[in-house]
Amino acid sequence: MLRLIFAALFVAACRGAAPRVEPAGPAPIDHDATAETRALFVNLRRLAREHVLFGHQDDLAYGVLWSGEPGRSDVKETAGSYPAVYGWDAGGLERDASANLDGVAFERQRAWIAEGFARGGVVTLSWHMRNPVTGGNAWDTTAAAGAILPGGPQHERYTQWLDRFADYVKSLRAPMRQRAGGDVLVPVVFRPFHETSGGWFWWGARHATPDEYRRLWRFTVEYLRDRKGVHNLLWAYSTDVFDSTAQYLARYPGDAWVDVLGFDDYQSVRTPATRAVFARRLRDVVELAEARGKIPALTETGVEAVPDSTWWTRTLLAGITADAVGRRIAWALVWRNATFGREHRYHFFAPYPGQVSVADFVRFRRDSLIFFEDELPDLYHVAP
Ligand code: BMA
Repeated sequence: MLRLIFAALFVAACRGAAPRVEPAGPAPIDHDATAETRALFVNLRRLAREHVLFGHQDDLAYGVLWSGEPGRSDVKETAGSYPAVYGWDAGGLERDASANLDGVAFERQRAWIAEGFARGGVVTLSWHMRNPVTGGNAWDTTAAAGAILPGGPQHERYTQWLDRFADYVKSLRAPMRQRAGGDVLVPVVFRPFHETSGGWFWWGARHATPDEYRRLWRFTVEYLRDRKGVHNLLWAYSTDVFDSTAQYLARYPGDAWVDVLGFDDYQSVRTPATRAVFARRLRDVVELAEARGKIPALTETGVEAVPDSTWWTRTLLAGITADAVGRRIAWALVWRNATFGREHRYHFFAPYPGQVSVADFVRFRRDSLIFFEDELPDLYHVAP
């Protein structure tokens, strides 16, 4: 028997170089994803079982009553650490604008993305894309999805928009935390056509059919990945709140097209009164994602102006931990701390120094489940 084993080993050794070792288990939908993008996928899946990363939209760009001041962050100034996840928006790239729809200059956004990544954080990008038929904003619900699919009258315009997006994403480079060597492409969790179960965007329910939505999604993946050679993206599908898994999956593009299953919740997350519904939604998304080898996430959340001083622990954290499965989301990202202008006076979702929920935000940050940036392991390298 032993001789047989030795013989087999000898034959195997004679066959030449050892075969390339592929990582076991689920991988990103882009087989040519950069090493760091693949590592991010593997590590977020793993980490989600133990921790929830805290994220904030536009964190480094501005906060309540300040804008564009190097090093600043309302989250850091209240919790003591930058957020673990940085959300940004690409809205405006499509028309070659120098700033996005919320006034964030793309040039500076590129630098902030590099800064957060270099500290070990996660970068996610949404895209409030303008209506490609009318040129109106993302909330112009004139039917457009059909027109930009291959063969449609606005198809070329759409591919031009994707070309601009591809250029931007390929320009996102930075050194890695605590690692020698040059810059790498920053992995980005890309979340286009978000809140698709809602009816307020042109790609949402009632304005694009499920079939149009899926075709648009798949075309966009193929175009960016296979035609433009963009390989630093993880693809995040997200709905708004949903009442059943059937509703959640109604527009889902398919397992071959999605890396992250997320949803945005500004509704059942508001008060403890709806905790059971919130926990149920988290559980559904975790179960759907885990069954597919994907990453579950609460891709947007928050309560505008955080008027409840204990919202962070008694509502958000209590809701996340209410269910042993539902707590396995990879991250929860709160929306932006808009600043200036009458309409945005109370449009903030993270605290700032002096705000009523600061003490509770610190308690939330100290909970062992929740990770801010200074608690992150290396997400861009796969531990053996
Ligand atoms: C919305 C609001 C808007 C903003 C948009 C895109 O929720 O914050 O003011 O323009 O997101 O960031």
